Amino acid sequence: DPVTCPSCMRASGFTAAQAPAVKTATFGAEPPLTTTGTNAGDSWTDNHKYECDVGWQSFQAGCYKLLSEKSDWNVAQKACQKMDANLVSIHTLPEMEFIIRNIKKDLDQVWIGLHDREMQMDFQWTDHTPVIFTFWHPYEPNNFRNTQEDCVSMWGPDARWDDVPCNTSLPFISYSV
Ligand SMILES: [Ca+2]
Ligand SMILES: [Ca+2]
Repeated sequence: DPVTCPSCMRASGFTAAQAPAVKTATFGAEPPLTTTGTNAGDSWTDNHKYECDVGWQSFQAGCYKLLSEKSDWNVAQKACQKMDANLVSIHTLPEMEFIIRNIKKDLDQVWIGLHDREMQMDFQWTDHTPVIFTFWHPYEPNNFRNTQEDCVSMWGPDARWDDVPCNTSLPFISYSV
């Protein structure tokens, strides 16, 4: 700013006369514009301790990625594991809201990491975290018409959960901590 800078220089000069030498040197070494930029960079780094790889989005301590190539649930989980991740596990409503807004967006239906393949109606996350939160559609899970619905998707605008056959082809969300 051509107006501000000369006044800054005058302020600097005034400070030089009044303040200890060290403080004067620091102030004079950095033009106001550079100082602002450096500070912004530092605080950005401090606020983003959990950095995710390119193409992944961070929320709290995790990294999330939508894979839009439709796969059955097993292939989807294996694809996540190849990236040192799992199908997503979800533990809070804020996390659910983040996923709806930033990951699922307007997709109709996507896989998540919940399944009851080992014992019917005993749902587990692929990353072995405890199931402390669920977001089922009404009347789900239902093993619809006694078909083997052992893998969980989220669908519709509010992305509530539904058990569906594991060989369904869907996009999926990978998650790593
Ligand atoms: Ca089932
Ligand atoms: Ca179902």
